[in-house]
Amino acid sequence: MKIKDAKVLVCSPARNFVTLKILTDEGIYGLGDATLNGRELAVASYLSDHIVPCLIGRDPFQTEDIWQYLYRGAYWRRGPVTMSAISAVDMALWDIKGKALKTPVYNLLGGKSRTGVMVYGHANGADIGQTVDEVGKYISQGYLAVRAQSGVPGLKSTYGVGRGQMFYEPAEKGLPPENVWSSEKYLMHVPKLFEALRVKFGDDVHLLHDAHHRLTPIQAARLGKELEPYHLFWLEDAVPAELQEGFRIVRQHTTTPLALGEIFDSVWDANILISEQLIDYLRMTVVHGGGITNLKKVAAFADMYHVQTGCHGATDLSPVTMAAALHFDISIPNFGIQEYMRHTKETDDVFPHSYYFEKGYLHPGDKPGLGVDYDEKLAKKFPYERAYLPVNRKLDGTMWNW
Ligand code: EZ4
Ligand code: CO
Repeated sequence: MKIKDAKVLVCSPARNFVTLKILTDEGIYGLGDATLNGRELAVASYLSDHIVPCLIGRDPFQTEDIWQYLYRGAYWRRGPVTMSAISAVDMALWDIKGKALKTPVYNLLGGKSRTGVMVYGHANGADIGQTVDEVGKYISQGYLAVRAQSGVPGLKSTYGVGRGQMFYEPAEKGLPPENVWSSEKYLMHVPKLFEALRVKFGDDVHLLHDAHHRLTPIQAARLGKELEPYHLFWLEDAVPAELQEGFRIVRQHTTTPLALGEIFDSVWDANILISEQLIDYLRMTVVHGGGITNLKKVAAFADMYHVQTGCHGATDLSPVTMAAALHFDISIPNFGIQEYMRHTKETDDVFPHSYYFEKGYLHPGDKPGLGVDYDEKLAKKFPYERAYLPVNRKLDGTMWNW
């Protein structure tokens, strides 16, 4: 089998997605997701201008060699644009391999290690009362784990609370919206949210929270400590993680489990975090972490240090990534949990898929390959529209992390 052609498809069914479709001389094609929120066209160009010409004529079964060719061979390594493009190629090749061998991709990764993939949903509200109600809705739909975010008194907007409930999507059309931030107000508020949630729902439901890179290490240490009575499943992205050593401070002070890495694209973003056991869950995912080929290796490394996976799965990762993540999740030994924000109906219609939700778990389905398709005709009805993630300023106007 040979790669005959590859198309880079950009569409916007409720939000922007970049999809790579690799076609072979035997009529089998594979799909990969290349979406990088707010920077979609940079990846599309990297693929069509620089990668696709190098793929033609290659054997699509050579997932390892093609990965090495695109990563090691390119001289310029790493970075989210490069790695999203490589990830898309890798996903599409695994899809082709599964279809050619007539088996779901998880069977090529070691087979099923569990019966389903536990997922968590996103509950958010303008205040504690609303967030409690939203968590209740997820629990009544069968979710076993819920991420809870609430508006902070005195701040007009904050991360995780936005337009829509079930389909929360932070990117907005036009130029980047500006949020206003106060770590002091936030730190006073969050423990009250989790106290209310435990009072209302008891101890069984897994509760998660995302600080979205807002805190310093010592602030994160305080938050982790104050949240200990509510035994969170995890506290996510408490501090920006370029300085991996900074997490030693957080770790020394709290037993709240820590999750990190939705923006990581290489094992070198997490080598200290993992080998010093500074985190509990790694959030790297298939689309930004170098595809299934790379994530398998990173997960095996993490496993030696008792770190489990918790793949990013927000709405800006297309159903192709969700499917690839599920094949990965169900097969590896050290799976922890999978994020699952439901896509809108428009998105699901463009990307028909075999994965499905049942009683708190996602299942990849048993179609050969990844089990996702792309309706090119329908996608054309949703042309690309520029959209950005928000930026964030402190109360005095200082630029801060979003
Ligand atoms: O802000 O996917 O845990 N989930 C998240 C997401 C991210 C968006 C950014 O593209 O932090 O909501
Ligand atoms: Co996050």
